[in-house]
Amino acid sequence: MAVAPMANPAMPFHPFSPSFPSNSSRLRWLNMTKPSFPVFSCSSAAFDEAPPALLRTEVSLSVGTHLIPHPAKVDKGGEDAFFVSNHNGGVIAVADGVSGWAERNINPAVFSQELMANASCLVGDVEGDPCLLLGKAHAATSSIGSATVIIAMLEKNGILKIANVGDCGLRVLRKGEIVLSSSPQEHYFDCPFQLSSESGGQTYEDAAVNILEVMEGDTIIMGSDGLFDNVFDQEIISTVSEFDGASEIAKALANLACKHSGDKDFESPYSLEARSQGYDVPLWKKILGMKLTGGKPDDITVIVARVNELFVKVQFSFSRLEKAESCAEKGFPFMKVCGLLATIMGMDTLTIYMTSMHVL
Ligand SMILES: [Mn+2]
Repeated sequence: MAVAPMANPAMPFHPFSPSFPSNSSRLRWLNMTKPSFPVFSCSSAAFDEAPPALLRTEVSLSVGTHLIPHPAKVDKGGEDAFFVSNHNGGVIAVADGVSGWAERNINPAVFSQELMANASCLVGDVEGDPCLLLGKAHAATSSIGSATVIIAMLEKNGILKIANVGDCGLRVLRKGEIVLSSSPQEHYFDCPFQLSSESGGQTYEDAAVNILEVMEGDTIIMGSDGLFDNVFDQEIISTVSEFDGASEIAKALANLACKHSGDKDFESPYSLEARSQGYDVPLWKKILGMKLTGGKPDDITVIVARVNELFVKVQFSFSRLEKAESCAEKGFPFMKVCGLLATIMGMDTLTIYMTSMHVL
C-alpha cells in the first residue's frame, strides 16, 4: 500500500490524533462500545461462599506526542514516523528511516512512513501481537528503504507487549523508577537492526520482545534514538516527575533531547557509547586532554503514554440480602443498594462496571 502524498510535507505522519484528551480519560469509556454504566449481568449459579471479588481492571492510555526533525531535514519533516491508535487498550509505534538511503537518492522517510501507515491499518488483524504486526506491516510495505521500529500494544487487562527491531526505545516508569527498559539491537556501533526492503535486513522474527503488566499511573516513554542518544534515563525520570500531562512530558523530553543534541560539550549517552566502543577524537587532541563529547543531531520523536484505569469490573454474589449487607460492611456501601436490587430481581450474582473512583 502506498502512502498518499501529504498535503504538508513538513508535517510528521500520524494517521490518528496525536493526543488523547488526558484529563477526560476517566470518562472516555462512556463513549466506548463497552457497556455504559452501570451494567449488570446475572447468573443463576450460586456463589454463597464467594467473597466480593475484584476480577479485573481495564486500562487505557492517555497519549502525547512530540516530533522535532533534524535541523537539516526540517523542510521534509524528518525521517521518523509514528502512529497512535486507541485499538484495544492502545497502540503506540515509532519508526526511524535509516538515513544512509539518501546517498542512493532515496528519501529515507518514505519507508518509515509507509511502514507506520501499514501498521496502523493492520492493528486489528494481529490479535494483540506486536511481532505479527511488524511482520504484516513489513510485508505490506513496498517502498525502498529501511527503518528501525518499535511497537507497543496494550491489552485492556493491562498486559503491554512490545516488539522492537533496532535502536528505537521504550521505558516504563512506575513511582519514579524504571521498571522496564528496552535494549537497542545493533550489528555494530551506529548500525542498528532494521526492517528493510532488501534481503539481508532483519525480520519480525529478529524483534526483541518484552511483556509487562502495567498499572494505573505508569508512564510509558517511547522514542526514536534521537531521544535516547541525547537524554539519560535519570533525566527522563525527573522530567516525568515535573509535568502532569502526557503532551507536556513529550514536549519537554523532545526539547531536552534537541538542546543536548546541539551541545558539543554535553557528555551524551551517544558520546559515552561511542567512546566505550573505541571511537574518540584524534590522538593529538587526546594528548591535549580532549575527548569525544556532544549530543547527536537527529530526528527526535517522543511518545508518552500514561496508563489510566478505564473502569473496574467487580463481581459480587448474592443468595440473600444479608450477603449484600456483609458486602457493605466490607467497605462497599454501594453494594447494599445493589444487593436490594439483586434480591428484588432474584439474581444470584451481580457484575458491575464502575470507574475506579467509585471503588476508591
Ligand atoms: Mn534516528
